[in-house]
Amino acid sequence: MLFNKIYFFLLIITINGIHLYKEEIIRAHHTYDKYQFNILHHLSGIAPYFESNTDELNPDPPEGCKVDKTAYLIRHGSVYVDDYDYDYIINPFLKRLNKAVKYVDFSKLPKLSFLNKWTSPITNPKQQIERLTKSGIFEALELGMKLSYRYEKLLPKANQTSFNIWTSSSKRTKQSALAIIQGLFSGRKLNGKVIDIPEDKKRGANTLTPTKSCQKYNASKGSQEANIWLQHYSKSILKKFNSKIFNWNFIPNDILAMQQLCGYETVIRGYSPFCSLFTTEEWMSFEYYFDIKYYHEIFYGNYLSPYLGMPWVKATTDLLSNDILNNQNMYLTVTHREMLPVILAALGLYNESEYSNEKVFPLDEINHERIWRASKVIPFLGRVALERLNCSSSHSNELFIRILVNSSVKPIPGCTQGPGESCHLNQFINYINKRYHSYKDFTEVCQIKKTNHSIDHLTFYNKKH
Ligand SMILES: *[C@@H]1O[C@H](CO)[C@@H](O)[C@H](O)[C@H]1NC(C)=O
Ligand SMILES: *[C@@H]1O[C@H](CO)[C@@H](O)[C@H](O)[C@H]1NC(C)=O
Ligand SMILES: *[C@@H]1O[C@H](CO)[C@@H](O)[C@H](O)[C@H]1NC(C)=O
Ligand SMILES: *[C@@H]1O[C@H](CO)[C@@H](O)[C@H](O)[C@H]1NC(C)=O
Ligand SMILES: *[C@@H]1O[C@H](CO)[C@@H](O)[C@H](O)[C@H]1NC(C)=O
Ligand SMILES: CC(=O)N[C@H]1CO[C@H](CO)[C@@H](O)[C@@H]1O
Repeated sequence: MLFNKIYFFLLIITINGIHLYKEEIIRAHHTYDKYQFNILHHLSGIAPYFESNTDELNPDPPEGCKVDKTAYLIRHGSVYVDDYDYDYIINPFLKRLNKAVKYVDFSKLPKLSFLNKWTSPITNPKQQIERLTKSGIFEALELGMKLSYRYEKLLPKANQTSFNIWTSSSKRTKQSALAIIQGLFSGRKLNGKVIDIPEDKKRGANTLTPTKSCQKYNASKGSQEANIWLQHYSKSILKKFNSKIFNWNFIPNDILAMQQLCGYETVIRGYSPFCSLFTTEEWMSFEYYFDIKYYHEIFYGNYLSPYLGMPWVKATTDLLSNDILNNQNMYLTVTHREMLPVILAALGLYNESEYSNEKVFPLDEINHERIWRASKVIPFLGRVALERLNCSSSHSNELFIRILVNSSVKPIPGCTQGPGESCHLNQFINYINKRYHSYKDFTEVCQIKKTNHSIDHLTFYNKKH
């Protein structure tokens, strides 16, 4: 009997003993429950649109303020694949892979085993390269719908017929513009018009594709630096992969191709086995690759950038400060990724040199402190918006400007005295005029022969259509 009691007692101790420690304490490897890494937030220009809860300034209009005018510059929605990425990185990998699957056993490294059965999501390159995917159209529709809620008061009145939305003239930007306008007027009569701005080499500054009309712009800029980084970060991955797989040799560009395919396959099929192939630091290295590339090509690393963005910034500032120029209160404009960084440079945002003299993009390690992360600015449907706020205080109504980078407030350096860190309209105009003074010579730095005055400025918003 006594023996039984002791036994019972011991049993209870044993069972309770498990609860003496909280689970988290025992399992030290799992101490930080909240850590989450979303690969899709680090895919640079191949990221589907996302909005992170940034815990920062509130994007809603500040108390007592109403948005009474707004101008958006929007990148087109998700495409199947970019032509350069396909021709130079992905397709060479696919071609070799197609041959190799007959004699290479990728299951020697279990996480690569899917390669033996995997087929490309790009099934018809001729029809798909540079075209919107289903999710690209859906997201653009959704954006239009969201804008119609946010700016209900700025939509045209039922009897107003001339509501325009502007787009550069390629298929994917036009398709996006059409989908946005459908979302904007969902359920109502479609009374908007899509205005095509030709992606013409001869338009000078009067364009949505200044990288095409500026003869000094060189799309290869930054490739050399980015490639040095690729050679560096892919080394350890190649070692890991190549030591297990025989009759096949992964090269640095294969790593780039597979990481890009994670993005493209996701926007086409909704998922991709490539996304689980790499570690967090390998994804951050991939993200860094494009940050290097774009920094040197279309951001502060290129002296041309603020010149390329200035015509849009100037024209938009005029629209927001002068009510007579156009009878719209909402200006939506759709174009390509390059336009977003160049207008940020023209606006003077994200300029790391203002804060540090350090080299911003070392090529032998990731600069985790950097401000510029392309993933945050140029995902598909990424956008920059200027909002004009009419704020009433007890004795006056005043106008302010606020900038949103996709859905987050981006204060203007040195001009944050207004509500919600906004900038007084007059101060904003002064700020832009100063920058305009420094970066207005588009035709000169681009070495374009001036045929007439109309190629010096962006004027298409003011035209009657
Ligand atoms: C258009 O409709 C608004 C009310 O929705 C009205 O105030 C305005 O006078 C109308 N304009 C014309 C030209 O009919
Ligand atoms: C473009 O830039 C690349 C890389 O910096 C350079 O090799 C090439 O010569 C440049 N092309 C032109 C036309 O300047
Ligand atoms: C970026 O900041 C540096 C340092 O303040 C400045 O010299 C440079 O002109 C700025 N670049 C642009 C495009 O505003
Ligand atoms: C701001 O809006 C009020 C009405 O809501 C209007 O009376 C006022 O003129 C506007 N202020 C400016 C500066 O446009
Ligand atoms: C100005 O030059 C552009 C581009 O060459 C041309 O399309 C346009 O017709 C010219 N305008 C005038 C008024 O000559
Ligand atoms: C989808 C997207 O790009 N979201 C980003 C918008 O911009 C803010 C600020 O730059 C980022 O924090 C978001 O991740």
